[in-house]
Amino acid sequence: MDQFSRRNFLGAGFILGASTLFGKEAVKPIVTETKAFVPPMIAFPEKKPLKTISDRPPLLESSRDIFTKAITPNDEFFVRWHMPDIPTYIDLNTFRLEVKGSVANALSLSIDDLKSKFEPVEITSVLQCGGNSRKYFSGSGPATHGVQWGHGAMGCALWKGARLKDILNMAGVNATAKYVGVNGLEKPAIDETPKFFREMGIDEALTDELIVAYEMNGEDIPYLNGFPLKLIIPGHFSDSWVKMLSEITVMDEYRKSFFMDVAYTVPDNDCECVISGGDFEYKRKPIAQMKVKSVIGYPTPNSVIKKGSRIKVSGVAFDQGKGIKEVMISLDGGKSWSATELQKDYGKYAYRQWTFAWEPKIKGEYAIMVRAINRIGNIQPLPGDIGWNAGGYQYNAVDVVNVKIV
Ligand SMILES: Nc1nc2c(c(=O)[nH]1)N[C@H]1C(S)=C(S)[C@@H](COP(=O)(O)O)O[C@H]1N2
Ligand SMILES: [Mo]
Repeated sequence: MDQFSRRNFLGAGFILGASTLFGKEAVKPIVTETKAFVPPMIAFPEKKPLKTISDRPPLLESSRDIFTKAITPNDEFFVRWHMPDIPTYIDLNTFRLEVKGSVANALSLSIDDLKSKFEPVEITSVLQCGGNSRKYFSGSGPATHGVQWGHGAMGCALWKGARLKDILNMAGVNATAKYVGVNGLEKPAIDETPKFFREMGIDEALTDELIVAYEMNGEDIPYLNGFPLKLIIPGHFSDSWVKMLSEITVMDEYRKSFFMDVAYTVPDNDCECVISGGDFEYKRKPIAQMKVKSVIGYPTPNSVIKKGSRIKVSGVAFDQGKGIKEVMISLDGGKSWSATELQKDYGKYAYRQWTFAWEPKIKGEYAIMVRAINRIGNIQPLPGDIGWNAGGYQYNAVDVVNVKIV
């Protein structure tokens, strides 16, 4: 049953219930319980079947077992779009990246120009939606609004492209420039919907690490992940990693926009969370740097494992680019912790894979937990300690997977 007809059923149940209340004939309710929405697995173009939360716009989530890999394959990489009207064909003969606004020379660059006129650079970096893991906020506050993602709205890839800085320097940024705005090719379904527009300070735009990428893991970027160009902002939540990037606008003034000033914001205080009894009309700030996080890829929740098996518990950890120092594991629900083995280092913005050899000897239920700490001492909070925010952003509490040993 799809969500819509389930809602109708619920409505019918409510009306019948009410008529009983008002003393009319007793009718048995049609629905006595509803099941949680389980996203179907659907294969979109260039993708393996992924958890499909919505198909228009496409919202596709990777499965948890993806976190046994340090690099996320393109065909299993999650997808998130805001607008339903995504172009279904892009002709590279006519596609141009426009660089305009407060610059000496506006540019109109083809993909060939980007590949031949600028030094190619590569970086391995995690791309994580600010709302990733949002569903795990349930229990720590009122319901959060937005897509109820599990952990699968993130991935890690090798990106190749031209530095944004080099492109801006070729255009010649005016001395008065303060901001850089970016947007892609897709359009809202109705004109009243705000365009997906993101902006950043000129200093951030001119740092070395931001890349206008034309390749993902050695291939063209998949269509749904933003072919032909995607802005890469390592260490930063992906909400500003504009895909199908078509316009870069250098601006002297900040342009107010829904996606910068309302969506993707958290309370502007130390905990970046809503303080109980605090001011409801709190000041907000856009989410920016990612927070230290680790997730378990194997085993997956509710796995049944034979006593005496030798298994390799594994997963990934990352942070905002300071580097992972240690990932600790608990097999007894947080009473005792042991160190995991960190695997190959793909760079400070990449996933750091960790593994732990385990031979469970006693039957029973186990809660596996992992907790990462980075090189500047940022550590993941326990699930009961995470600060809540209404948008459900930046969830990074310790991951917990329950398994059964038989
Ligand atoms: N053009 C465009 N770029 C966009 C978005 C969008 O809706 N349109 N969504 C952003 C958000 S919120 C996320 S989480 C990432 C998702 O990137 P992916 O679909 O490649 O995984 O794209 C970002 N860039
Ligand atoms: Mo996002």
